[in-house]
Amino acid sequence: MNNPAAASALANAASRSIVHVAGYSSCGFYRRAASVVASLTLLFPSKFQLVEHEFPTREAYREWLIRNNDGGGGFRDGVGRRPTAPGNLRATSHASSPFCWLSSPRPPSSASGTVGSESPESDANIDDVVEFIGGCDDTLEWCRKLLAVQEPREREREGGGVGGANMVPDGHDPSHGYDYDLVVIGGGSGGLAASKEASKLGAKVAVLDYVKPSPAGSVWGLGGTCVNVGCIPKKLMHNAALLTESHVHDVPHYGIGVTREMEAGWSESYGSSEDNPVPPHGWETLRSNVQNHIRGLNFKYRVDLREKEVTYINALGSFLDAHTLETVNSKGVKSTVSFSRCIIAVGGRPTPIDCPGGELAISSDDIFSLERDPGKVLCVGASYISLECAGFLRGIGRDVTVAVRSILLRGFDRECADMIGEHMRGMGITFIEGVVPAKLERTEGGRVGVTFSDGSVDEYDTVLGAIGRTGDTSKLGLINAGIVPNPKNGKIPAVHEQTTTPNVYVIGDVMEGCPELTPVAIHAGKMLVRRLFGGSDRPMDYRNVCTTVFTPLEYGTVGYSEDDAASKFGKDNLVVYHKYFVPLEWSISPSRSHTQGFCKAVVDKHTDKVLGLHYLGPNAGEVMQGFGTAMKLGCTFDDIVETVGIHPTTAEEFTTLSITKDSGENAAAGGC
Ligand code: FAD
Ligand code: NA7
Repeated sequence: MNNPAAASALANAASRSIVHVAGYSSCGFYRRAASVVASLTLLFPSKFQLVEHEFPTREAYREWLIRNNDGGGGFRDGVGRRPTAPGNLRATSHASSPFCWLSSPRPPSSASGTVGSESPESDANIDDVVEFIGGCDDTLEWCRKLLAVQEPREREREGGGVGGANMVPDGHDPSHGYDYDLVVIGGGSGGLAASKEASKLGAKVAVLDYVKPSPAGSVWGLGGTCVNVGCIPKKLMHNAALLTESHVHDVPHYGIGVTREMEAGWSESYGSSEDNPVPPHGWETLRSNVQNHIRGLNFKYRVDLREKEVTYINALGSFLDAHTLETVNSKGVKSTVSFSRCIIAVGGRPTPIDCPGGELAISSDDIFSLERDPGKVLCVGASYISLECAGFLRGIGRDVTVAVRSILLRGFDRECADMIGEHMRGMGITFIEGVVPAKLERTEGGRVGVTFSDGSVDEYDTVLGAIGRTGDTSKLGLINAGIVPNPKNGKIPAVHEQTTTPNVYVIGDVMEGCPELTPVAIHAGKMLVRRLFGGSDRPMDYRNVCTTVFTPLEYGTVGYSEDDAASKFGKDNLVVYHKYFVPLEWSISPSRSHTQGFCKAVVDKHTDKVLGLHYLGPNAGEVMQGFGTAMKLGCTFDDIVETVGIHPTTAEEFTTLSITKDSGENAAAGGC
């Protein structure tokens, strides 16, 4: 063919699907199905062509569909007999309008891809029928699936995913007379993300943020827990500990600070931690640099709100009713603000230690801005926050004890939690098992005397309580909005972030069942707002959220722990692959050699689907992030080991897993 345009038109035509929609002219369902398919042909003219078969009356339509005189049955019977698709048999019982099917491609007869047949029967050729689609609903669903085929949600569905978010109508009417379309209470991770996204989608938005001082008197700026008293200062202080650790273990073995004279007198023991003790550490330098960085972030958040046209109200909010908040600013000035919709994003606060003298303990709200050196520290609690704080404080050379009520890192993989504990003990952290503080009192020297539940006593410069967090709802007047929080933890129950009062929503740490993680609050906030103001129906998927515990031996994880997978699916239905390895960057530092990296994959024996991944070693967060995506896509173990690794890294250890726990083989890694 000489004409390339014509050749391409024919090639396109040959690859087009022809969608036939038959019905009678006054039928609304026929019209709807035809117009949706017409939109599809407009969007994808090279892929779809619509052929309409419009009958003047219902009777004429049914005559053609059900009682066609030539051949005994109507058109539907012919379609039902076509062996081209398993669902065609359904056609024989279809009696309503429309009747929709796919036929084999033909050259297009109109540029738009939409064709009205000359007579309703023309082009309705049984021999061309490929697949019966169904009636109006089936056709709309068919179109939806086609459009969503590349969407992650569709992939989630294939893996038994979350589906669409069914929310109760909340009465929002764009012409409401309230002050704002949306008021967000809480300018933390979730609240800031939600308010900026809503403004971007055209909503009139205000965000309230007010920090109540901690019992020890600490206050901070805009941005919530993560930025001021959570992830950010924690990670910086963790980094201080990692740098110190590197100084002690690695630096001399890399030749840093080693002169020729020193090399001449090199001895076997040179570079051991005794020869290279923890260098002096200036708490005030670290504290003030971290706090300055945070103040910079507080400022940026304020500017960002202004630029995104979100009104920032620096006041404490409480509900007067389901559409009105009372606000009180730092000077005690009261005001009210009304809204069509509200998102509660007030986060949580540390649960105080409940024993005589408990007020002498500080919490994570205070430690990062503590104006005196923390000195000798007792960390109470054995989860995430307590162990992370214990880790960085020991890492920068402080004397640290952890009071463990039961087990370390409840809810995480037991084997990994135990290895973290072993590593922390190896760093010189003291663990007192099976105790809680029974009494705290101020000693004459100004320290805190602690009597433990087993009767033992000791003195500390700082007692840090990290025994969980409680939803910050006690002063929120929730009852005025018809909402009842869980009295045990102050958290608000919700379905798809919608509370029992339909126009009031909740996101982040304060939502019952929400993983207490910054990216979860941010993601949930954005997705909710897109549903409220952006026409989306995509729900937040709280499954398989990857995370990292920044203990000295970092722990990255996604999916089920081995123990949880065993109780959910049965131990016999799992295969567990595991491997111990020495991270290359630690391999020339003899005093580190006892510290092994570790990775583990928990796999469904029958489907090969990965149920959980666990990693102990350097840069755990960086290692785990990409595996989070793989898990979201429902990866199999084969997918992981078929992935070509990046060498030399610790992340590639996952791609070389081959030894199962059951085999009893040595799981220590060899060379490259
Ligand atoms: P928040 O960030 O807590 O924000 C709530 C805001 O609402 C606050 O500013 C509060 O002052 C304000 N507020 C409360 N009541 C009112 C009211 N009535 N009126 C006006 N304002 C109000 N997550 C991670 O992902 N990675 C980590 O490494 C990590 N480390 C952490 C370390 C520590 C020590 C802590 C404590 C937490 C850590 N987290 C981490 C958790 C993370 O900080 C939280 O999940 C996240 O901040 C929750 O965001 P949010 O929007 O729900 O609430
Ligand atoms: P968690 O994860 O709720 O853990 C609380 C820890 O404190 C856990 O080890 C508990 O032991 C212990 N605990 C609870 N109550 C007490 C009392 N009364 N006395 C002593 N020890 C106690 O809280 P975190 O503060 O670590 O972290 C909360 C979230 O914030 C976390 O998910 C991060 O993402 C951010 P138990 O195992 O129950 O015996």
